Amino acid sequence: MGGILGHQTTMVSDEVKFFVDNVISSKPVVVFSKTYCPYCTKAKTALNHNSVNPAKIEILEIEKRPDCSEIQTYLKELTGASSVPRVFIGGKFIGGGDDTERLDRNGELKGLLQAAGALD
Ligand SMILES: N[C@@H](CCC(=O)N[C@@H](CS)C(=O)NCC(=O)O)C(=O)O
Repeated sequence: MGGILGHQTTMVSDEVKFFVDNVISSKPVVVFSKTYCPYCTKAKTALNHNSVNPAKIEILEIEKRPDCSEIQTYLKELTGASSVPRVFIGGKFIGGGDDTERLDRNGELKGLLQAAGALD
C-alpha cells in the first residue's frame, strides 16, 4: 500500500467484494454500466441483438451508488481495468464495450450467451 509516497489506494470493503462477486454469479449476463456511457450503450445494443432473455441479464447502473468507486476499484482487481462497461457472461469477464461489439460482429457472442443459458 501507498504510504506518503505511494499512489492513492481505495480500500475495497468485504461488503463490496461480496456484493460484486454475488452479482456476477447471480445471472448468466451481468453488465456494470453507467447510464451516460456510450461504450455501455454499445455493449447493451450488442446483447440486445442476440435476444438475451431479460430474466437472464442484470445491468447495474453504478454511477449514483455511494460505493461506485469502490466497485470500480474491485472490478479493476478482477478484470484489469476499472472502466465501464465490464461485461460478464457465465461468470466470466468477456470485455468492455468495444470487445462486446467485436464479439457480436464476429459471431462469438451468440455462442457465449447460449453456453451460459442466457437465451432460453
Ligand atoms: N474501450 C473501452 C472504453 C470504456 C470507457 O472509456 N468508459 C468510460 C465511460 S464512457 C469510463 O469508464 N470512464 C472512467 C469512469 O467512468 O470511471 C470500452 O470499450 O469499454
